[in-house]
Amino acid sequence: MVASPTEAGPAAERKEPNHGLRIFLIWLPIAVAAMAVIWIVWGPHLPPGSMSDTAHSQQFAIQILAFLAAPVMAFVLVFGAYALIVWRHREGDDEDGPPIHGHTRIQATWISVSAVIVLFLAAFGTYELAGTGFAGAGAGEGPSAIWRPNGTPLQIQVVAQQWRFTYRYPQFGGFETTALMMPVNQPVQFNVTSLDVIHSFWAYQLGVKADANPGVNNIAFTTAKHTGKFVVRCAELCGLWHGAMTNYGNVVSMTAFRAWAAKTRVQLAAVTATLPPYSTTYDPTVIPQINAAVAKSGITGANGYYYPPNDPVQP
Ligand SMILES: [Cu+2]
Repeated sequence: MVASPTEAGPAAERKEPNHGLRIFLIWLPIAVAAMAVIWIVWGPHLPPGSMSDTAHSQQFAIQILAFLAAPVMAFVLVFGAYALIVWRHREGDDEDGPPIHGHTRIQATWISVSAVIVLFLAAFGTYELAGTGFAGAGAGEGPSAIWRPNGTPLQIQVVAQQWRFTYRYPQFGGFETTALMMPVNQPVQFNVTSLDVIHSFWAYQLGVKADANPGVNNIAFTTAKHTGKFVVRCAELCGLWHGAMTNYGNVVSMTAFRAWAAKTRVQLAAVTATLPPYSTTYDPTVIPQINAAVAKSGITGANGYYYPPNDPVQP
């Protein structure tokens, strides 16, 4: 039975408290605390760290998103808990609550808060992608990059094949090694390509992830800010040993990098001579011929799969 206004039931007598204000007052300290913890405690440890400018910009973006999501999440949880406790069905009370539909203030608040959050994120995302020299934030931009860092970048070609990454240095005679070395505080242009199927070059701590497609030069920029090792993984299922397609890169001082490049250039000169000339992409059908030529050159270790075979400069 629905309680009529004339019947002085217990529900009719009770004066409704200001639920909106109560929810707001419970929500406010929880939201502020969550935002403070995310910004101060959690923020500096968010992936992928800050080893490079691109990694740092991604970490900052994730920090902002988590910071903005916290009050929304807190509101959902507080509202849910409040509703379960305060608005649960009580014996003898069959009255329905007031509808939200047509409630101008709730609708206007909902639409404007959502609009502000979404529009801010769109502007923030675009700025982060394009602005302040981040140059695409570490993702592959295709063969003709829209945003480039200032200065002349060091060119490092990433050659993916089943199931290994090799690296060519065109500014140092075009040698190719399995060691990924790069100097600190120097803009680097990765030219990512593949010799067979689709792979993805993912240098986690650098915040770089770029697809490696055969016949495509996919460009990604980064500038390392700290020396040290970083892990490289293939991030595109590429066959049986996809999970084993991993190695480590090294960020070293400019002096150490120059010494390594000069030494490696000499060490690999004989192998480099058998490689196809440096190019932004390679024709996969010539790889067997290259391997045959390498084997014929008398350099031991040709295994028919990778070049250069038996690379003496493993990291
Ligand atoms: Cu792969």
